[in-house]
Amino acid sequence: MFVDSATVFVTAGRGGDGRVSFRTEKYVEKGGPDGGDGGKGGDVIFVADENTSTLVDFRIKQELKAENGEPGGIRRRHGKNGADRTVKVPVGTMIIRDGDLIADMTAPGQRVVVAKGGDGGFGNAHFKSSTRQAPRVAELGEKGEAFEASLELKLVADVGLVGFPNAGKSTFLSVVSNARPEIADYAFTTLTPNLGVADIDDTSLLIADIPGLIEGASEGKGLGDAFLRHIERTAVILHLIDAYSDDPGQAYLTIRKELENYSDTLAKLPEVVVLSKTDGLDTEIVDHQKAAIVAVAAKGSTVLAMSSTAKQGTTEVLRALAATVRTVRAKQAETLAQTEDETDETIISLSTRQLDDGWRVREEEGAYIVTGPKIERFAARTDYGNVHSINRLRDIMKKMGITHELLRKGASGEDLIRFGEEGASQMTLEEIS
Ligand SMILES: Nc1nc2c(ncn2[C@@H]2O[C@H](COP(=O)(O)OP(=O)(O)OP(=O)(O)O)[C@@H](O)[C@H]2O)c(=O)[nH]1
Ligand SMILES: [Mg+2]
Repeated sequence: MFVDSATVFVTAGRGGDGRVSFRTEKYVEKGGPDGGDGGKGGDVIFVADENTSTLVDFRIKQELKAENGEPGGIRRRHGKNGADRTVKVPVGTMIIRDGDLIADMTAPGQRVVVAKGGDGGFGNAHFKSSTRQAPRVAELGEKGEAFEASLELKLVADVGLVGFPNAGKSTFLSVVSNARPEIADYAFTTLTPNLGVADIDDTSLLIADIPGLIEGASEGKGLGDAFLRHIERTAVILHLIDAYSDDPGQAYLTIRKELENYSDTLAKLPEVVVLSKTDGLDTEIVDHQKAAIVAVAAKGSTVLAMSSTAKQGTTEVLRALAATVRTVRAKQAETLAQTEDETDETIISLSTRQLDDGWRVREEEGAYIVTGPKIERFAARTDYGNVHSINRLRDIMKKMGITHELLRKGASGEDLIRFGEEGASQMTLEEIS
């Protein structure tokens, strides 16, 4: 079954808690702190896999969860890291979170960490200092990232095959490539996209064959235009027109209109237009039908004729496609290089370190909201049931200058202090100063 969209829930592993423990030895009444760190939570990693062709699996297993890290042990033993969860998706899968594209899996073998596991908490062995000989404090493990993501498959091919049902699209694919799609002399034989690789000279072309289009496809007629998104990322459109058509020019314009109605991207793609099934036809008729297309075809389009079953003209068609693909890809590479140059100039580079240490305090409805990656992480790792852990957060806030800013903004006693926009953790100023 071909499925090209799905919703999943990704949950990275939680970091293991740090441990509070003290060395116990014979004859030593109270040893030093030796609580180990918690293990890191596993990541959720997506991999673009060439042998996967649909998102059908995700209709059933919708929760993609990595393992949690284990807590730290005594004698400084580090907790075991949680195992990553690796998820195979078809090449061309886009991963979307809250409407934003967070990863586009366009290259075979590409790996992307989609949700990061939480760090393990430090055990108390870390917190020994000259003034604090017996620290009863350890950090909690950090939460792993967790969110709902939509997966949208948009095939990545070089050539997209379009035309009326029965135009001979699947037959062409079966003759020039390794693909073995279903072929029959009735409309809508092809119900879901087929992919095939064709070798021509020293290049390979990945060709996507989609279900036939009819007039009104963009309004849902026939199988509709739902499959057109799978050819939006191609470099060239191969438009087939049956040589037995009464009016090949009209046939061409009808399909063009559906492409233009669908999207600007499709409308702008270069095309190779080919009169198909020319075997058994006189040269004059072939020329006449071809001329009818040339008369109306978009400027710059290549118009050819071929017979897939007799393998006449198919090599020329592949060559024309390969040449167009080469030009388009070269242009794309050029624009990419250009935009990269431009971004180099305009982005003021802030080191990660600076970004990490930044924080802000603002007042909102009587509460004070403290935001910033570093302080939010510390707050999330604080065990609010443990006075030692709270003391540590207090020390960090003082050191970072946040407490000073809170007082300056007029915070006092019972005022609520929240950490992070979501405000998962909150305390009163009294409790942390
Ligand atoms: N004589 C001849 N018949 C062909 C040629 N190419 C395709 N056909 C026939 O045309 C019919 C339709 O071919 P398909 O390849 O299934 O057409 P399609 O465009 O994929 O059709 P849909 O999947 O329905 O959109 C079949 O009966 C083929 O055998 C050709 O080059 N010459
Ligand atoms: Mg077909």
